[in-house]
Amino acid sequence: MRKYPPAVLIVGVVLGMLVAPAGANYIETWSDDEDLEGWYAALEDPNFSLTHDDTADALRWAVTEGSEVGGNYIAADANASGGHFVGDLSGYSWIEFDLYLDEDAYAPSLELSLFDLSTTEWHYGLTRPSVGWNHYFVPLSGGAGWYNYNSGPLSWSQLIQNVGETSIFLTYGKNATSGLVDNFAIMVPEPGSLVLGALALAGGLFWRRRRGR
Ligand SMILES: [Ca+2]
Ligand SMILES: [Ca+2]
Repeated sequence: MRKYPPAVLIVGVVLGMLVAPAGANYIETWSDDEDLEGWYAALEDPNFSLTHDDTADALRWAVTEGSEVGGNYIAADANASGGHFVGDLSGYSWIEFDLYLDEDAYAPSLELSLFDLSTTEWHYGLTRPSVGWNHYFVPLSGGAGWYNYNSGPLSWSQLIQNVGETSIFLTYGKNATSGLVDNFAIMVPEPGSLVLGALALAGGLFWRRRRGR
């Protein structure tokens, strides 16, 4: 194994600390029976319900046929899951979650929504779920796939530092549909891998220098 001089190791560790983002991974697993962890349906719709499924240990969402609203948000604000999905989210890299579609259910269209609770809502389009479990991954980049849903005044970089509500937006029209949501997570890269990456970078620079002599 290559031996690095102490100076290179120190540079690598410092680089790793500099690029390691603030914040820590959080995964909501709905492990407590009868506890929605503060998640709620953001739109009033008597056809739509959000409950805790104590058997699956997940959020159960369901809408009966003939909804007048046609869609809803499975939403987390500051009261939900200890407030992990609101505030300055600019240090995070992605959101991921699992969504289950019941066998006899209509496949709703899905988007991930970030809202400042006042003026601006950015959405990320997702593929419609298939029957059974579907895994979704949403990069918090503001790049391809993201758009300003209501043409609000906040740019992506302004919104991501001031998120008031994170939600899954479902559109189902007048169809009946139902399923589950579980393992809703907000993630940053592992600090350990960043340090290793910085060490590899520092090692590479050292090797280039030696070769250049
Ligand atoms: Ca669970
Ligand atoms: Ca249970």
